[in-house]
Amino acid sequence: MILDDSFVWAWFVLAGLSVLYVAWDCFVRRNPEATVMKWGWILITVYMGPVALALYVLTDKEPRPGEHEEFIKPLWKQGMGSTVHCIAGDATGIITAAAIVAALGLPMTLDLAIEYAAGFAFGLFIFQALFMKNMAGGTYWKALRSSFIPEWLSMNMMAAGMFFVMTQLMMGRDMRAMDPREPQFWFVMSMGVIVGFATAYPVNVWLVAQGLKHGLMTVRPDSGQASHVRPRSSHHAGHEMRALVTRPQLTVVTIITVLALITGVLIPANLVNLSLSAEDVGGVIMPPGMVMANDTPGEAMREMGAVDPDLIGYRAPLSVRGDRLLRPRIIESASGESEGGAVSAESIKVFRLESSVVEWTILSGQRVVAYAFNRQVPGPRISVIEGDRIRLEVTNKLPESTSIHWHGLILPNEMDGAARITQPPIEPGETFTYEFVASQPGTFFYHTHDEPDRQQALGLYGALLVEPRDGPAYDVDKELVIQLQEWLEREGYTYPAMLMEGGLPNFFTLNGKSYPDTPSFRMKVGEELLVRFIGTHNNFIHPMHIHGGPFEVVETDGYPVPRGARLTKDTVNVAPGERYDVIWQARRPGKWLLHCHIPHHMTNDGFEEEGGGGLMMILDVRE
Ligand SMILES: [Cu+2]
Repeated sequence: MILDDSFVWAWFVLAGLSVLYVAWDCFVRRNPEATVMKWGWILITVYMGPVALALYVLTDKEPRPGEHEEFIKPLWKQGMGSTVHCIAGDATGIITAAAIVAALGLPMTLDLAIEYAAGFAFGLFIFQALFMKNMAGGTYWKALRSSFIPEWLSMNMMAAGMFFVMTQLMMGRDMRAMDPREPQFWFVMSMGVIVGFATAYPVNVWLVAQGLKHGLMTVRPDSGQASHVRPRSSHHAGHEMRALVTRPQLTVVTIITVLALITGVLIPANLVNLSLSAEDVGGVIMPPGMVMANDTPGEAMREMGAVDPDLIGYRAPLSVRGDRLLRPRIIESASGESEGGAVSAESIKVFRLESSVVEWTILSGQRVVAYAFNRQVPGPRISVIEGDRIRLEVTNKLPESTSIHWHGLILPNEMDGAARITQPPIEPGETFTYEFVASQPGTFFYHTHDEPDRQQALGLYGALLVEPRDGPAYDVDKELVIQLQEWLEREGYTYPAMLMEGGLPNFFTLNGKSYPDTPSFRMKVGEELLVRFIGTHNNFIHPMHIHGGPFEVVETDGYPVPRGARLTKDTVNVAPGERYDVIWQARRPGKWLLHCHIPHHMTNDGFEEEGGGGLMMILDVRE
């Protein structure tokens, strides 16, 4: 992407080298040019880098001693000099204003208005009238009057090009460019100045040709004389310029520049939301292809935007697994007086959960930036016994508020974890304690219930298994928990996968890993396996299929299916939030696949390796 850090910094280095060269050539090698133009070129090179350097060499750098006078004569070079002069002032005003108003958090529309005024004012009052007053009649007032119209026309054309680029690059995709603290801001300004320079150039050529603006000139330090070239004008009256233009001509050109400016602002106003400020979008990076309209609110953009990789607190290599059993601390607590008047002690299982930003490796060489419970995806497995009183202390180390919902459990409403409905969300840095009795045996799970479209899609979920009080419900040899997830990762940025334009996932994980890095599961012929499918994912229905023979669906959503109603199937549709417990028998030796039957979900970013990818694992059955 054009706003990638490496690209941006490479540009800054090139621009820095270009500035050094131009400054050296102007002041050390002493290009025979007026001091104000030397500063103009240096400023332009700060903004336009190597582009300005090329223009300088082609139009104004004296090729060989004594040749400057002849070299700069062509009208196209004169027009270039006039544009440099105009843009140096305007761009300085615009960029200074942009940095200040962005820091103030004003909406983009107001930004543009203030930037236009500042650019025009700086260009006119400082760069034209003040620095050029000797050439325009000798007094500041006279210079101001004669340069007002030419400066205004040039400014309109410059702003038309620059504002279009700024709004497109700032609001279009990478909102870091709205924040002056980010290098992307300065890079976008540079790109805007380059385009503004190009759109302002034709009108500057015209203005010079009509005798309304100065072009380039030769100033020899030894003679102190300025010989200045005015193409198409044979009248030399000292430094005075004489306009050749008629009033109708000037009117037409003025109208053209105003229309250009309006177009340059109206087109972006239809494409992006110009009412947003840098604060509204806070450096958000949007997924490529995401549809954004001129009424997309900043809140929606923040929700769909990438996780800032700078917030990563822990990097998990491929070998680190999720769904690791979480051991509780057991405390004895006096539960008050019982009916008989005696004080009985009740034990509480205390679990600690902490949500934070981690880098999670889903596949060899493929990382995502995830929101994780206890630095793992899926979050740690909570396994308790029916009737246990459990306390869950949840600390939020995310950059945004969160909560946890205990999916499927019957519990007090205030423990249900629905943020903003049954509890205030847990703010960053805060801890909230949930406590309830796990009264139903079965397969459950927990997940964030504060902006789950973003947070659950980024990894905030985990298995919650409640074993029956009287021991395991099924006489099986082995057990396997399967948690599904969809991811969207592009160019090093992880976005919450969403079932909408630009938000579709390109990676899929089974227990936090993609095939071929999902671990194989070892079994012996004849063994029975209880598979607990958990719909921890957000977007699709995954038809989960096991090769090598059917399975029996024994529980759905944590509740046993009566014997007579049990289905024997080989594929079961696991929708978001659902659980299916199935018993599969290892009938024959070999490598039997367990996978989602939507083949795209068996790929990694569209690729297949070692026979597939994504939602796929091997049940390795031996004699
Ligand atoms: Cu699928």
